Parts: sequence; structure tokens; C-alpha cells
Amino acid sequence: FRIDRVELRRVRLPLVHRFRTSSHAKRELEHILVTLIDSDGAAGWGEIASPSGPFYCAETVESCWAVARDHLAPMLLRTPWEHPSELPVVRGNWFARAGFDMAAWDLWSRSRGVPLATALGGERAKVEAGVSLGIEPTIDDLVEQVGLRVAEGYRRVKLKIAPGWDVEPVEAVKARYPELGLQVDANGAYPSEEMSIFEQLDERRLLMIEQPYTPRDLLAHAALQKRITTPICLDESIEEIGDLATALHLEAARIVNIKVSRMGGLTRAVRAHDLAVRHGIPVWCGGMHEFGVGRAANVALSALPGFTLPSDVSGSDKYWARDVTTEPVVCRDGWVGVPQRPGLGFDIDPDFVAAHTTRAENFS
Ligand code: OSB
Ligand code: MG
Repeated sequence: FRIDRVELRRVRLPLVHRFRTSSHAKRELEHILVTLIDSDGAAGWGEIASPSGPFYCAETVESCWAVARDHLAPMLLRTPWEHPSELPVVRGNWFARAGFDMAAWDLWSRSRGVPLATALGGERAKVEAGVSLGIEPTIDDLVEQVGLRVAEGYRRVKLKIAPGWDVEPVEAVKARYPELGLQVDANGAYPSEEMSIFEQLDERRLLMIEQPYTPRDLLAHAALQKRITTPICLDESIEEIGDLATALHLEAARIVNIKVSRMGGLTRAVRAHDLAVRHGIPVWCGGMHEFGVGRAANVALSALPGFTLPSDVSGSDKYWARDVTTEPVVCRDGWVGVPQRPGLGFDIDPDFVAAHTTRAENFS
């Protein structure tokens, strides 16, 4: 492939429901859509789903825009490739790279006439989806949110927790929905010495506890995993394949959340999947409130055999009144169908994208 033109668009959409994690709250999201146009005029789409501020990870929409504009786009314009794994690389900047990698996979799989899921090694026709619920003003608000999602058919719910919002909300949801699969995500909000909260949560039969401590403190996660029987799941800790190898060696987790954005794209997400599978570690696909483009990539990735736990690939309607794709991603009874069309399997809605674009730049 020879890329003749790269288009970058910052697209802003309002969330249907405010989302609050241990570190920040948001009402609208601005992601960067990447379009790669090859010498045959074919277009591949990718999404840079970075949060606006450096709270989940070090990247921001601004940093991604700068790296895409100053490095990734110019490097790609002068570097031909045959497979997405050959795209030029920079250090770090995973979210920015993920948008280019995704667009390359879209192009590549469409040129071969296969669905993206198949191109990645996926085998499933549908993937199980859960929902991730933010911190709500009150426990009643949270229980109401859980009720809405249960009524929609989701059978696995993840609750964001933070110091002061942990055992109580978990108890309340468990009491009201005892059959629901429940897991929690701290986004690294607890000090590495904190054990007692997790010992209390350990008695609540949770599916997993995600990222209790700060990302680089793998030793703290390993110490906690020795003390509790609930599996620890790592998210922010795993950016490079080497991070995963170290975490597995230290037994710092029994489950891994694989995010396309956090791993720098589908190529490395598949590698992380393969390594986890070799170690007998189940994985699931995490989300960054992706628009339809990134969501389609998450669905395709979740079709791989090691993704045996429900992924955060909820239907578009959980996030947006209308998505950037002509058809939304739909979840029925907790399942999302894997598209059978070549490539991402969704078409972009150009007018809707244009109407929500705050900034655009093209490179050739
Ligand atoms: O930690 O998984 C996370 C959203 C933004 C930043 C971090 C996380 C999340 C989610 C949302 O949990 C998952 C989704 O529904 O896309
Ligand atoms: Mg997480």
C-alpha cells in the first residue's frame, strides 16, 4: 500500500449520559478520525479515542493531534507497506498510533475482501457485551442506571469505584440485582498500601477488580492478588507487550483488559491477546467511549478466541443519540453481532461527521 493522502478530523459528540470516573467527569467527547487514502483511491478509517485531558493516560487530544500531524502522517506518506504491522512507529503515543493502525487494518481487510474480525483471527459471529457505569451522584441514581441496562438485556455491569464510593455501591447493586455479573474498576485511584477495601470487596463475589493501583506499581498488584481470591484485571498498567509479560511473570493479574487504543492499535492488541492465551489468562476488550469506527474495531477484536469475558462494547445508544456511522452498533440481549462485510463493516456518515467536525487537516 502507498498512502497518498491522510485526513485528520476532530469530531465532537455529546454523551447521552454524563460519565464520571475516579479522576474526571465528561459530558461530551472529542475524538480524531483518521482517513488513509491509498494510491487506488480506497479509504480506510481509524479513530483516535484519546480523552481530552491526561488523567487516564499521558495522552490528550492535543498531543495526539500534534503527533499525528508532525510525525505519523508524514512518516506514513513516505513509507509503503504490505501489512498493517509494518506501519512506521514512534515511542509511546499509543492512542495516536491506534488510529493509524486501525485505518490500515480497515484498508487491508477490505482489499482482501474479508471482515476485519476474520483478518485479525476472529472466529465468533457475536460477542458478549457489558456496560461500564460511571460514579453517580447517589447510590439510588446508580441503582437506577443499573436497572436501565439490565432492562436493555446486559448481564454484566462494571462499576467505577474510588475511595469513598466502593463497598457501599457494590452492596446496593448486589442486593437489588443478585444474579447480575458485577465487576469494579478503580482506574488506579487507591494508594498501593490499601488492602482492607479490597479484602471487603473480595467477599462480594465480584467477577474482577480492575486496576486498583497506579499503573506502574505491578508489585502492589501482585501483593494484592496473593491476598484476595477475586481476580485482579489490569488496564492502564499494560501498554507494551513487555508490560504484559512482566505482569504475568509477577502474577500481578489473572485477567487482562485489552484496549485497542491503549495498546497502540489492533496489531499489538492481537499480540497481547496471543501472549495472554499462551499463559491461560482470559481477556476482554475495554473501551474508551469510542465512536462507531473505534467501536467496530473493538467488536472485531472481541471475536478472537481468547476474549472469553464480556467486553465493554456496548451499543452506540449507550453513548450517543446518533453515531458517526450510518448504522449504529447494536446490542441485543447483551450480544453484539460481528459484521460479515469486508473491513470495519460500517459506513461513515459524511454529513453527520462534517456537521460535528471542529477542525480538519489534510496531508499529501
Ligand atoms: O478504565 O475502562 C476504563 C472510559 C474512559 C476511560 C477509561 C475507562 C473507560 C470505561 C468506559 O470504562 C468503557 C466504555 O464503555 O467504552
Ligand atoms: Mg479500566
